[in-house]
Amino acid sequence: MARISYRLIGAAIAAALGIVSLAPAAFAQSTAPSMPGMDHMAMPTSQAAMPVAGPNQVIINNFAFGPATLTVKRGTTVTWINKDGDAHTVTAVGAKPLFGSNPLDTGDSFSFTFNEPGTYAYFCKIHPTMKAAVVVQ
Ligand SMILES: [Cu+2]
Repeated sequence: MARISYRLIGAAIAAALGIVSLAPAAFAQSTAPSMPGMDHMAMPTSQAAMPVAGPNQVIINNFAFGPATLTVKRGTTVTWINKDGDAHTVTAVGAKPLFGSNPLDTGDSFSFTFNEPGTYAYFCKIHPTMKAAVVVQ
């Protein structure tokens, strides 16, 4: 059984390689000019559109917090999730920050419970241009 299937796979690979080498012009036409450009344009768009923040969630993606302004009721626990390939922090603005995460690697999350109404600006210590806010009602 196993020997036969390996032989079949080997034959299939040989056949595929044969087809490629027999028809280089056709492959070059169909793949080379269009594929890299399409991949480059399609990948970031779909990745950017994929992560959707749930209720009381902020998604970190493409060096941005989303939503940039999250409005919640007092007593709400907000969770930030880093979907980016780079590490980011969630750090409250101010001399004595009310909250602050360690650097969050890809897939890491951080939570904080907001008990007092107000507007809480925060940023990423690693990339200080990344700014957002939580509004607590
Ligand atoms: Cu960052």
